[in-house]
Amino acid sequence: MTQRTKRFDFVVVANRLPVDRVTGEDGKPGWKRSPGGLVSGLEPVMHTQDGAWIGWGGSTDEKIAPFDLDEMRLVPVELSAAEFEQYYEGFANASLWPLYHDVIAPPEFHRAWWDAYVRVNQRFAKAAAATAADKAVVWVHDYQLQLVPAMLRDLRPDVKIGFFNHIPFPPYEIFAQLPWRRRILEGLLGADLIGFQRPYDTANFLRAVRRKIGTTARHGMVKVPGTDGGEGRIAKAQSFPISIDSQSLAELAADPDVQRRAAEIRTELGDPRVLMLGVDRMDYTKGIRHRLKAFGELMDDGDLTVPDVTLVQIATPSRERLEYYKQIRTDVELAVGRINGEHGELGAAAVHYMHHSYPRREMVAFYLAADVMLVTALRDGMNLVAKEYVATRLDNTGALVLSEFTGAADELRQAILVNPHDIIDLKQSILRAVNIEPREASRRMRSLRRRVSEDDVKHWSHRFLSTLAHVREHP
Ligand code: GDG
Repeated sequence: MTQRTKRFDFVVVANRLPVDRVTGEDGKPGWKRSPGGLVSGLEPVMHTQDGAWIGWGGSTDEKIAPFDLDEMRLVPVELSAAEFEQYYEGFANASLWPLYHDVIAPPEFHRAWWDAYVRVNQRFAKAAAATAADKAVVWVHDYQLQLVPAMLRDLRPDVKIGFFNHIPFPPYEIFAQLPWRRRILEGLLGADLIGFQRPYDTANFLRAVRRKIGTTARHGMVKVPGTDGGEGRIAKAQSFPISIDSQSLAELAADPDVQRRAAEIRTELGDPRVLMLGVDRMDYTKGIRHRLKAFGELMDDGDLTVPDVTLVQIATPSRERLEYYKQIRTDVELAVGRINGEHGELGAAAVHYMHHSYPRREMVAFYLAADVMLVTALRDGMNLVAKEYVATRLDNTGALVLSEFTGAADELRQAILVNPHDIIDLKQSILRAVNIEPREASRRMRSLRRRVSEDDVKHWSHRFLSTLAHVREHP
């Protein structure tokens, strides 16, 4: 068998390949692994089994041949510029994303977007079918690819299919707005195991299946009817809260250079008594506006003052061509400008706002420098930032203010939990974090850290894949 036609026992299918384009020292284009948690979590499986990863390479209208990197086969799927607009920006990020996040922004539905979504999902399914070895395990990821499980099962009934949804699954009353709701459920039910972040998401999915497909489920086992009266199958739905690569983050946090950089960041910020931090993609689901409103009011009230307290808000650019993303950026920038205009002093801003991304080491230095971490998402599948902050606090200092509407809040019960829609609660929670007694902070952080380090992303992928291996096939 030639390299090109080699087939793999373990195949990951995700919207993006886990690599970024780089220009090498010789000026030639190449690839570098992107530092995502998912790839760290899957690394042990990728290397012990023969692993391949199928995904979009990040540029449109470009055909790229499969290639190997870090002992992984990478199989690029091509997207045209129109497909990027309709499948990715359109259906995935302007229909599904807002619909699955409590309709914080109104979802738009367009038939042309749906058609592109079907076409691109079919392309991913075909690529997976051509890459998977006999009886391989194929793990499909996220809301961009919900039709792939059933499409792949049609092409390759021999493979074991897992699906994991990284974002929330909405309550039926919201999901039911989707014109193609039944097709999405049928797509997902093509998997043997359908994983969600929280039990709440699993329950929402099972309710939608009951209402729209009419099948019953016991202990998360759905009886999927066979086609043309043939024998049915079992699809299992279960929650698998994702985690982070705790060990590598703790190693970075213990690195003297990173610690020096953290101290330097505080000095550069004028050595505030309290440094608060927010790290988010610039997305309307992350509650950045709510956070700034609470922070601004605390300054207005005189409860927080400059230069005693400062907030660093890192908002990495995201989906910038979409209308609601332009809007949230404008809102955030107006709010930052207003707070700084009213409360900043020469050389001492109330809010330091950065709209760009940082290398991983610098992110960890920010986590180490921050006394208070603010995670105020209005809805979030999990929120890895909350877990990352905790994992780096090796000396058990620091306080985490965490929205109840994140998946992470189910596990991180020792955080200061908050309803970000309740501005009074948000203000009081921020003040609680600012004024927390060191002993209480240490007790809480120790318990949070135990939770995050015992349950890292490698455990998560192991738990998912071993459950997938044992799902019964027939009723
Ligand atoms: C989706 C779901 C779920 C951010 N800025 C920089 C940077 N980041 C990294 C963070 C973190 C990741 O990006 C963001 O992860 P989140 O979980 O916070 O949020 P989403 O991007 O919305 O992720 C979410 C997740 O999938 C996993 O299942 O938890 O609910 O929405 O790791 O550190 N990293 C670097 N520079 C930056 O400037 N290096």
